Formats: sequence, C-alpha cells, structure tokens
Amino acid sequence: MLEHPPEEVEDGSEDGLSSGPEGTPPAKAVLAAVARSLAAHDREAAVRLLLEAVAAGMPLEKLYSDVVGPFLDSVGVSWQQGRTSIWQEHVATQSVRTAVEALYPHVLAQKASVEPVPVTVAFFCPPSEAHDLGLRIIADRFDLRGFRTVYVGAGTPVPQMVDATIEVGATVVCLTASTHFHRTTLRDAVTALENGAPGVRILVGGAAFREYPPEWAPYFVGDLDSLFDELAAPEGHDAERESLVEENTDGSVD
Ligand code: B12
Repeated sequence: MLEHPPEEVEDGSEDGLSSGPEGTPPAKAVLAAVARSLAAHDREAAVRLLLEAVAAGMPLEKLYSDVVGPFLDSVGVSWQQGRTSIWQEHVATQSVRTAVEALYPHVLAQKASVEPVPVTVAFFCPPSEAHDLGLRIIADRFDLRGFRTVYVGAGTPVPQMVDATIEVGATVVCLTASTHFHRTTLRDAVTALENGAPGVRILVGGAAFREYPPEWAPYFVGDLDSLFDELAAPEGHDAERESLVEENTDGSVD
C-alpha cells in the first residue's frame, strides 16, 4: 500500500506551490506536491509540477538536490519499510525520469551560456546495476558546467565500457553503484578501465557509497562543484590530455 506523501516530505503548503521570495516555488512545497501526486499515481501531475518548478525559475541543480533526490530517497525508505510496493516505486521513478528527460532542453540552453570545458566525460553503470537515474542526473550536472558528456548508462558490458571510453576520447569516466553487490562488480569495471584506458580519471558515486571501504577514497567524489573547478582548470585538462598522449605514444595503450 503506497503511503505517499511519506512523513519525511509532508511539509509543503496544502496547495503545494505558493511562491518563494524570488517568485520560484519553495522546494519543500514542490517535493510535497510531487509526493501527493504520485500517492494518487498521477504521473501527469507529477511531471507537470517538476517542469513548472523549473519554468518558474527553480535552478535545475536545486530541483535535483532538493526535490528529485529527497523524493526518491523517501520512496526508497517507504519501499524498504513495506509501505510502497515495487510497481508503485516504478511509477514514481518513471515519472521522475520523464521529467528529467523533458528538462534536457533546459540543460542544453544553460550549457550554451557557459564556457565550454574541453573535457569529455563518459557515464556507465556496471553490469546488472539497474539504478541509472542518479548517474543520468550527474551527467546533466556535467553538461550544465560545460563539459562534453557521453551518457551510456545501464546494461553495458565492461569491455564495451573500455572501447567506448577510448573511442569517444573520454578522459573522465563516471561509474555508479547502489548496493554492496554492485560496488563489487564496479571493482571489475575500474580494473578493466585502468588497464584498457590508462590515465583516464575514474569517479564513483551512488547509494553504495554512502559508506564505503577506504580503498574507494581515491575514486569517490565529495563535492561536485570543487571537482568541476579542478577538471575545468586549464592545467587540469592539459595535464590529463598530455598524460594520455604520452601513454599512447609509448605504446602502452591500444
Ligand atoms: C528507483 C529505485 C529502484 C529502481 C531503479 C530504477 C532506475 N532505473 O534507476 C528499481 C525498481 C529497478 C530498483 C531495484 C532495486 N533496488 Co532500488 N532503489 C530505487 C530508489 C527508490 C531510487 C534510486 C534513485 O534514483 N535515487 C535518486 C538518485 C538521484 O540518487 P542516487 O542514485 O543515490 O544518485 C545520486 C548520488 O548518489 C550521486 N551519484 C550517483 N552515481 C554517481 C556517480 C558519480 C561518479 C558521482 C560523482 C555521483 C553519483 O548523484 C546522484 C544525484 O545526487 C532507491 C532509494 C534511494 N535512496 O536512492 C532504491 C535503492 C537504491 N534500491 C535498493 C535496492 C536494495 C534495490 C534492489 C536490490 C531491490 C531488490 N531486492 O530487488 C533492486 C536492485 C536492482 C538492480 N539490479 O540494480 C536500495 C539499496 C540499498 C543499499 N545501498 O544496499 C535502495 C537505497 C532502497 C533502500 N532504501 O533500501 N530500485
């Protein structure tokens, strides 16, 4: 039995979307309204609320961090507690996915207004990892900052991850894992990428990294904005390109 809005998100006004100080709806109100809509399995209303929040001026980053993320977290908790069934979780996730994809033109419009960063980033889930929405959102965050992105997503065999990375010229690869099991399979992907595409910067994230063993620390991203600054710094991408060129010219790659 679905019990949206779960108590964690019951904090919005009754009608949901009263205006915030700058005319944008408060994130908590959007969150509560989306939760109420999906409690009624009303995909159309949920998608509309998410799109209207952005149209009213809510930055995409805020929509992702303060509405979409907490909403899906609450769905996960509700499912874990047996209050939301699997099909209801699917309706919620697919509704959010529809909105995220529908918002891509906003991502591209914003991307066109920032300095392009000449760094290509590829995005993969390890085999059998179905949770791709978080990674898809991270791809948008890279786009919004001006990076070149190649979103591949779920269902990609590890050797193909290596091929794709080399073929698109990615110098940064983002991988995601949501469970301990998938964190283990991620290890194989990291090893294959380190051997097959040496010099590529590998980054990991996802629900499996809320706590993680210390060996993952070099790959884990704490603050995304600091990472963007580091990768976008001219010396950052020049150094990465040079190290890849060196590796290619001394014959250790390919
Ligand atoms: C939707 C969902 C599903 C959907 C996935 C649909 C899809 N295509 O994505 C379905 C129904 C398929 C599913 C299945 C399962 N799920 Co599920 N699922 C969720 C749920 C509710 C939302 C996931 C989501 O999209 N979150 C929102 C995004 C935005 O968050 P995120 O993924 O964490 O990503 C953010 C950050 O982590 C980060 N990030 C992610 N990747 C990366 C990568 C890099 C490089 C960086 C920098 C950052 C980064 O950025 C994102 C934005 O902030 C979560 C609950 C939750 N708390 O997340 C459970 C959850 C992830 N699922 C869980 C489980 C257990 C499962 C199943 C094993 C259940 C089962 N027994 O069958 C299966 C496994 C299926 C599989 N083979 O992968 C658990 C995992 C617990 C754990 N850590 O061990 C969770 C946490 C639910 C819970 N509370 O227990 N699930």
